[in-house]
Amino acid sequence: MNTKAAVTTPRGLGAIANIQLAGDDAAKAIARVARPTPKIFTAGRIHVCEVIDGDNVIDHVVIGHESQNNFAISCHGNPFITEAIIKLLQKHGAQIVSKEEMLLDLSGTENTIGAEAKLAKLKAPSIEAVKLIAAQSHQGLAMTAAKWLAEIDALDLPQIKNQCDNILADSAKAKFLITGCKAVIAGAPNSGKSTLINALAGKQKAIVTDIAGTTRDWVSINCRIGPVLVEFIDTAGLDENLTKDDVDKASQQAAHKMIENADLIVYLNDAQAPPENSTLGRLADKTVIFVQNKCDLLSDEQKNSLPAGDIHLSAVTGLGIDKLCDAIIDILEVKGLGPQTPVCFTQRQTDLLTTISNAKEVSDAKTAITQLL
Ligand SMILES: Nc1nc2c(ncn2[C@@H]2O[C@H](COP(=O)(O)OP(=O)(O)OP(=O)(O)O)[C@@H](O)[C@H]2O)c(=O)[nH]1
Ligand SMILES: [Mg+2]
Repeated sequence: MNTKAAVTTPRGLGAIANIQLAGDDAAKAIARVARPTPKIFTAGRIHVCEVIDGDNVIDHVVIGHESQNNFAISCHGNPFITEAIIKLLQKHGAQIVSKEEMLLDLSGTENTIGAEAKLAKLKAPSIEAVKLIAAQSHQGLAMTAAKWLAEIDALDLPQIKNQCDNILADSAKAKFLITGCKAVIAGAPNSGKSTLINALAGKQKAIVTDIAGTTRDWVSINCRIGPVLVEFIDTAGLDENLTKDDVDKASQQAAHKMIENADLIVYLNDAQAPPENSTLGRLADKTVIFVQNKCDLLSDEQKNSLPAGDIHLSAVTGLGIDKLCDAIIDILEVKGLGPQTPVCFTQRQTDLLTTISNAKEVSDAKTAITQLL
């Protein structure tokens, strides 16, 4: 294998950073840059030394000899230091590669799903996502596909297709854990959308006034709700009559576009005002949580007459925000996904499962299953 080097920690200041060096000439490169030079290279040992470029000391480091021809250099966490070391390794024959390429190279003979899991885990936004992805390489998806392949001649195609469709349905839910969820806060002007986003953010992100039409451009924040990273987007209040000037028109169009592209709509109604029906038609094919806001202004009798299925909330006092969070987790249906659930977490896997699901012949399904592994 060509000798390659990659910085495997993120760029930025930190106590330490890590550089991975692997390949046929890795030990030779280490011998040229480490002072004192390790007398013998033994996998599993560490070597404390200086990294030198001629007479210049670049850093004091710890070099871990992880396996044959594979070294981890732990240096001090300053991007200028990592850059100097990586350039030095390049001068001594190493090819600089991304950490993703390095990880794939080091994953060796593992199955393709295992290699994909290694990369996906790097970006997973929660520990639940890490566990779900990690399990796919030896249980979940890999195990299911291996079982299909082993029994392919005995299985009938409709049975495999049916399982594929279930996995694709679970994968759509797993996507919320693995990449997060885009939730648009929509509703009529003055219903309290910006007040809600500020309450969720815990600070003022959007301007709040009692003038209808305050928000024109959109504001977004990221919140962790249970295991899901939710991007909440505050939009302009929906009003079919706001077509007077170009800015109003543009803000209405932007709000509708946001709604189209959202995974979830949190639809706010001012509980004191009559329900806003004019825009509801547009939400027909969307996942929507209906919220009655400003409940702090209602009497008990008025509260009792609100639609029972809606979330009763006060964005000003915070009352009901916990119920809204619970409703989000429930509606995304992520709770039932355990590490054993087979799911796709890359487009390649989704495409292959779709191919299997649409296969006309067992042989077509077999080819796609083999590629999956
Ligand atoms: N009492 C009470 N007032 C609220 C609540 N939520 C919002 N308000 C008030 O309602 C008014 C409008 O709030 P905003 O958050 O600006 O409403 P909006 O939906 O963002 O309005 P637009 O940006 O114009 O679409 C402000 O005066 C808020 O203080 C609530 O839960 N209770
Ligand atoms: Mg607003």
